[in-house]
Amino acid sequence: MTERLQNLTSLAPTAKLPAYDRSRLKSGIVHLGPGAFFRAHFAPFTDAALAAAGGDWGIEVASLRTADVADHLNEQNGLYTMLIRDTSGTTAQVIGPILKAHVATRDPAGLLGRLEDPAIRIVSLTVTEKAYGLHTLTGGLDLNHPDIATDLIHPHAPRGVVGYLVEGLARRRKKGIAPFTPLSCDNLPSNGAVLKRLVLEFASRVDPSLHDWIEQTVPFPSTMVDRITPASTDVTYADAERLTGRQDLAAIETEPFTQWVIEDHFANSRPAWEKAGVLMVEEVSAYEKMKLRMLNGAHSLLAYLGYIGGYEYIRDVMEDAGLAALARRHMSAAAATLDPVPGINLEHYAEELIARFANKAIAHRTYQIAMDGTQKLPQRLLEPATEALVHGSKAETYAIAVAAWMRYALGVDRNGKSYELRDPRAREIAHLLTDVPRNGAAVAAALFGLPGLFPAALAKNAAWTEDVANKLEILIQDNRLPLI
Ligand code: CS2
Repeated sequence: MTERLQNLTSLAPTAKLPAYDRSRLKSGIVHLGPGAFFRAHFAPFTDAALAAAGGDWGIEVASLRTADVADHLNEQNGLYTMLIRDTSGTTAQVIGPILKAHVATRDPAGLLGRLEDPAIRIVSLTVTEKAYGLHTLTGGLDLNHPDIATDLIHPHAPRGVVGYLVEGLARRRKKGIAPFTPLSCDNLPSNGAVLKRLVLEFASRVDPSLHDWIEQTVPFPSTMVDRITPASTDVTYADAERLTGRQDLAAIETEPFTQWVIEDHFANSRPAWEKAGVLMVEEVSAYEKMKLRMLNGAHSLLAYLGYIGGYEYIRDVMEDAGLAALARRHMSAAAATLDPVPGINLEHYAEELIARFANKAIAHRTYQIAMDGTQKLPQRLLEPATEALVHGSKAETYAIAVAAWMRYALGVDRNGKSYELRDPRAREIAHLLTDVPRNGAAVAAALFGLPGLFPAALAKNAAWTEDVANKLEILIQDNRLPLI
């Protein structure tokens, strides 16, 4: 059997190695959520910054739920392979900044101990939208979110993201240690500001003086993150092994494109990410809105239509000329809701997105992107749709996307086979739809009534909801919209 990736000695020459001395690294960052996206984005950017500028910024990662990735990383001394794929081939790069991995559920006290270590200056997050406990309509804390509800009862023994951050900051304050900078890297608009509001609301319920200290001393920079990263498969592991000569159970694969924009507001120091091509700015919101509305909005549209239409991967959807043209139309509609974005031509940006979606070397499942629709729709589709309607647009591509999500939410494919919705509100959706006749008007009316999802400006717009219901009716009949 092939030896496991555990050090950098005698790897195959096809593997690119960290261009710095790993033994000099010290833990400066705790990262929550070491999923594939973090391993394809944050960690490689930090790796590149170390190579370009030196420094000793090492990362400890912590998984708040499942143990597999953390275990594999520890078995590999934090090393893993990043495969970059495009039609000209696949390259392999071993990524070096991870020093250690924790599993919060196994040792919550251990993780809290790391959060109060003065050496930790940044606590970053890629935990997905649903982990925040954000109430999408109010923008505040969702007191019914399981982690938030439990952590408010036991704030000193947290299990969720906000609970850990607040307890970590509380301990530092008590010991007179400077705060760390929480750095959200999830696909939420103004992710830093959102996180700040949630942390402050949570803290004010636990200890009002803690709320004031956090408000005055802790910066919450927002970020825009971008890199298309499909879930790893057996092909990923096999290719990593072929190109490095080592077995690697933490390998990931991704596209060549990568982008990170960060607000440069940190409590103390940070890695020299700008040396690795990260754009450090004063204000990130214009970039973030562009990416969420143009990339992620079009992605969700294609994922729902593609999945119910029988396409497994986004690249397959893009081979359907009608759907590719629809994606382009939606990107233009999304661009029309944006203010100018510094240094970016939105036409070119859209062209580049189309090419990225069509990358034949990236096997990105429509089913993967379709996941967690109730958490993704608001910022990707519902907010821009609301703005578009106010400005007199018919918001038709948004109606198509919402109808496709509703068709998908029925949980049964065109052959009558059922699939799992994989959404934190899946049970609620199934319950809501139980006795609803399977026609466009009835299903749309039921789903528009899902509490807290659709803003009133959409749910009460008769012309737009009727458009959605009509499109949904067509999708229920035959899973395809004519003439798109
Ligand atoms: C995708 C994103 O799964 C999804 O919802 O839209 O993960 C997308 O691939 C990334 O945001 C690209 O940066």
